[in-house]
Amino acid sequence: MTKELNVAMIGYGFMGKAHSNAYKQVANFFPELEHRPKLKCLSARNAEKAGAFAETWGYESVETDWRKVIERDDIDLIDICSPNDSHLEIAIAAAKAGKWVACEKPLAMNVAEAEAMTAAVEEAGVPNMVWFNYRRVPAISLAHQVMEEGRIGRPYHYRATYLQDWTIAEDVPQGGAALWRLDADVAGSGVTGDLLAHSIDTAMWLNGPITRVVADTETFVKERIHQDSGEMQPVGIDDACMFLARFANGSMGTFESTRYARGRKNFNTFEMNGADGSVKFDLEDPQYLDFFEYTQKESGKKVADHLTGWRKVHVTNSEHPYMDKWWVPGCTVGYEHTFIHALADFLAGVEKGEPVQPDFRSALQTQRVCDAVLASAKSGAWVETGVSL
Ligand code: SOE
Repeated sequence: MTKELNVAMIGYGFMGKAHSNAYKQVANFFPELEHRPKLKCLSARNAEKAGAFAETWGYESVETDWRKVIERDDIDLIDICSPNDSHLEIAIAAAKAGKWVACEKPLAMNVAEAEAMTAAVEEAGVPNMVWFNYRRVPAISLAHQVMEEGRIGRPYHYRATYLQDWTIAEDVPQGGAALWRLDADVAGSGVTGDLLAHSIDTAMWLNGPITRVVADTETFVKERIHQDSGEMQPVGIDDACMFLARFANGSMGTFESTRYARGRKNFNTFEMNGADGSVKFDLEDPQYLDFFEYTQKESGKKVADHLTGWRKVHVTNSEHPYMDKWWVPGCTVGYEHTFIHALADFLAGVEKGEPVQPDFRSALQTQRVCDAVLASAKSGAWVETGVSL
C-alpha cells in the first residue's frame, strides 16, 4: 500500500532543483517504498521567481512566507534549502508543528544552533535528515563497505581535498541571490561550512570520530561589493582552509579546501591508507573506486607479486551500492542520483523504524568539527572537537 507524502520546499536555488528532482524520481526507481512524495508547495520570498520555479517543477502551490507553509495541515515534510542563516528558525518551527524535516547542509551556522535544532527534532520525535549527498555516491558507499569489511586493516592516514575556483575574480560580489555563500552573516563560514562539511561528514562516516584539529584559514580577497547594498564591504568568510586531524582510531588526517584552485570545479577527493590496503576516490571521476589490496581479507595472504597494483573498480555492477536500481552494468549514474539515493534511504529508514544517517544528531557532530576548525584557525592551537558518534 502506498501513501502520499506532501512535500513543501523552502528555497529554490541549485539545491532546490536537486531535491525536487529527487522527490519526482524516487518512486520510479525505488518502487518498494511506501511513500509517494508529492510536490505540494514551494516557498520563497520572491513571488515571481518562486512561481516560475513551481511551474517548471510542478509544485501545486506557492507561498512567500515559510511560516504559512508550516501552519498548513496538508504538508507532511518541510525541506529546507534556503540559505544557512534561515535553517535554525525553520527547522525548529517545522519540528514543533510535527513535520518531518529534511535540511540542506551545513545543518546550521554554528554548534549552538545545531544543538537547538537537534533538540527540537528529537523532542518532537519527527523524522529528520541532512542532505550530505556524497555518502550516496555509489563509489563512496562502496568505500564504506570496504571499511566495514575491514579490508584496509588498521587505518593510518586519511587525506581529503575539496577544491573549487569560482570566487577567484575580485569583482565577484558577495551576498544576495546565488552569492550568499560569500557573505559570512548568511553562510556562517566559507569553505569550512560549505565544502569541508562534506569532507568531514564523509570522513567520519568512513573512519570514525575526529577528536582534535589544528587549522589555518585565509581570506584572499579582503573586500567585495555586497549585492544588496552595492557597497564595498569586508569579506568575513574563509576562502581557503587547511587542517590536520586526529581520529579516535589513532589515524591521522589532512583536509584541504579552497575556492581558489584554478581549474578545479568540484574536486572532492579522499584517500585512506591502512596496514592491509588503501582506497581512493575522486568526484571528478565518480564512477570509480580505487582499491589497493596488500593483505587478502579471506586468506590473510599478502598480495605481493609481479601483478600487484591498484585496482580501479568501475562501480556500476548490480552488486554495487544502489546500482541494481538503475541501468545495466557499465552504464553510469551521476550527481543528481546521489540525492535520489539519500531520499530513498530516508524514506526506507522511516518505513522500517530505523532512522537514516546522517540525521540532525550526526550533522551536529560535523558541525562540532567545523567550529573546532574555525576556532583553531583563530587561536593557532589544537582544539578538541568534543565529537562522540
Ligand atoms: C558550492 O559551490 C557547492 O554548491 C556546495 O554548496 C555544494 O554543497 C557542493 O556539493 C557543490 O558546491
